Amino acid sequence: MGDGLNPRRALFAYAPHADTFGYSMPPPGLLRLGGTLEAAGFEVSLEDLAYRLGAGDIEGDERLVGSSAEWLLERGDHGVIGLSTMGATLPVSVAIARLIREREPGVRIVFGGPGTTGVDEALLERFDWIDAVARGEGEETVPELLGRWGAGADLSGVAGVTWREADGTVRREPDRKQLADLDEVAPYARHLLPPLTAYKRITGEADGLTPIDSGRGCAYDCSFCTIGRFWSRRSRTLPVARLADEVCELLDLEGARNAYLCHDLFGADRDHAMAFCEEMIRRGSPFPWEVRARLDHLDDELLEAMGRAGGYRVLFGVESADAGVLEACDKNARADWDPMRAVESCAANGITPILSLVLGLPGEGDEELAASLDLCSQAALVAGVNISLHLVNPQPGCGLGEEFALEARPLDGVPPDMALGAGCTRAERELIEAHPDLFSSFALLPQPEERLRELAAISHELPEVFLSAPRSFAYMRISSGVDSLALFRSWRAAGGSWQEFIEASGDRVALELLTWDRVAAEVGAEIFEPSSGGGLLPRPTARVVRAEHDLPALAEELKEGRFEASPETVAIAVHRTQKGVATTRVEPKLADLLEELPVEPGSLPEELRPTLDTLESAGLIRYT
Ligand code: B12
Ligand code: SF4
Repeated sequence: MGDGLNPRRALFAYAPHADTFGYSMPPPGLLRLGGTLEAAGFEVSLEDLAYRLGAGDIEGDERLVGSSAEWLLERGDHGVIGLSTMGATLPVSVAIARLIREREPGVRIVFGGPGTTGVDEALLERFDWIDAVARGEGEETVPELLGRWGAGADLSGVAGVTWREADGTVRREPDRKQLADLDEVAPYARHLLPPLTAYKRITGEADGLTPIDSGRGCAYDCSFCTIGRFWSRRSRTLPVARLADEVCELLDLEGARNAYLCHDLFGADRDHAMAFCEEMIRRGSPFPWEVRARLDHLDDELLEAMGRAGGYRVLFGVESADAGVLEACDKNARADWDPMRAVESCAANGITPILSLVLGLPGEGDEELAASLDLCSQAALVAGVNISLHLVNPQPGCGLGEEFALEARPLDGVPPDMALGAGCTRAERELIEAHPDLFSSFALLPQPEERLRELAAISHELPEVFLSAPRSFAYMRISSGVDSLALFRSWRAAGGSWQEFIEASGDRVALELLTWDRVAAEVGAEIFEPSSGGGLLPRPTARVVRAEHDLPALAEELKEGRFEASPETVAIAVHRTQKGVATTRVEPKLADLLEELPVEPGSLPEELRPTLDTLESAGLIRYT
């Protein structure tokens, strides 16, 4: 240990990454660790290099590694620097740690976080500037580790730690028993990181998403996912009252608008999930929250309670529509696994479902892929559904990583889903190339290049079409008797945008549906303003679409996989509600009126009043 470097003074830093799905949030794992270490009497500082990068405090180009290391060293004379990693940020963390060691040889360096899953020994064997890896939960391991270093002792026998002895031998101590009761975790040490408002300045006003460490781990072991193994195949939840308190505390946290419950398995403990909903309802459902879940864990009754309790969004890992592919990836889906049931139940309860599918899993050929895309297309017909498509990255620490890490390779022009916006500097690329097995989060499953490029194109282009043109897509598919994959291929072969494709090859019905899709997307992007009442001037809040076919009836038929498209002149009003976009069929005269508005108050015939009042109560106009 170098002069003056006190191992009881520790700095824990979240590694830098550029892509954050458009969010900027303080890392809850570090906030918990900070609280734990303070309570145990350590002098602890926290740093979030992802925040620093977003805020422009450190450089994002080739200087990323150097400026990150410098930033950490300038935070003071810390005896220990810990780096919190994901697979995506493992190379940059290794590179930063090397520079720290070069510039300040006395600093002890420890790694932790999900990025160390399955690679703890290899990290120590190959990079002698890393002193230890704390595996899994940090609350008990980290204070014990710092205590040992503080006392000048080694880490022999510290459960949960992999470390290097003085003679260079790497030792893997037994796993640490996890906290029996998650209520033991410390409150978030928010004072050790920038305020939430500073985070939100990076991504803008609308992003008020704030993470809550609501539960940890998963008992499953899906072949593409590291979560089960990182948390020792066990799922625990924060006790109901504590969880409700932590969500409700956000009411007083400036910048917080919605809570992001981090546990990947909301509903695995159904009684807990139901009791949490009941507790939030009892408190008046004061704060909106969202979760990640398996769709066989959320039944209709639970979804109904979630909707009433402030739950507004749920991410479902659907992975594939094909039972064989699901089985091959060890999803262990229950017999009642039914994505469309979950989607419809969410919609009925005002919850936005995000369906996440993994493309290119073992066992997926054209037929299975088409089935997945058809499922997405059907689901997208239900208002408000979001589709998220990913390519498999065989990360270390999961079944596919074990099987394919040595064969898998990055592919130019196909960014790895598990590591978007990372691995861009020369220092990282050199590490990734030299240690493909350690950094396989950047690689793709070994498959023909053409196939991988097509999957990448599907994952980038189709979610947007499902979101903004769900009806025209479904109509084109069903009316031409092809599946979604074949339709995608025809569109790609034709080139151009989806709109250009429909204009060139769609019939009259397809064009009308496209207009409806387009107007709905535009209305959806508008900010919802509830009628304030009281004003004099009636203004339309709805946009009118006129068609020669009964579009609402057709949309219902498409949901059932058929269409009749009976010719009939209809007018529909597309408008925004608190829960999303709604479409109302309107009489031609009312459509004319909506299109004529606003009229001056003086010129408003009195006999129109009742009609306008009806339109107002339907949410189609607003008095201002
Ligand atoms: C919140 C979250 C985010 C937030 C980040 C918010 C933030 N600032 O933390 C957002 C939405 C921005 C995000 C982004 C991404 N994420 Co994310 N995210 C999560 C999520 C849901 C929760 C993380 C969390 O806080 N957990 C709770 C805390 C308590 O656990 P923890 O962080 O692991 O911390 C504990 C221990 O790990 C340990 N510990 C943590 N750090 C350290 C450091 C040291 C030194 C030590 C000793 C110990 C230690 O102690 C803590 C307390 O016990 C996890 C899934 C999950 N449930 O964990 C995925 C997860 C971490 N994300 C993941 C991924 C892949 C990403 C992305 C790469 C996705 C992408 N396509 O871009 C991006 C990252 C961008 C990038 N380019 O790197 C993966 C990582 C997989 C892996 N093996 O690396 C996970 C596990 C989800 C998954 N699908 O498997 N993510
Ligand atoms: S994908 Fe979901 S269910 Fe499967 S191991 Fe990961 S967290 Fe668990």
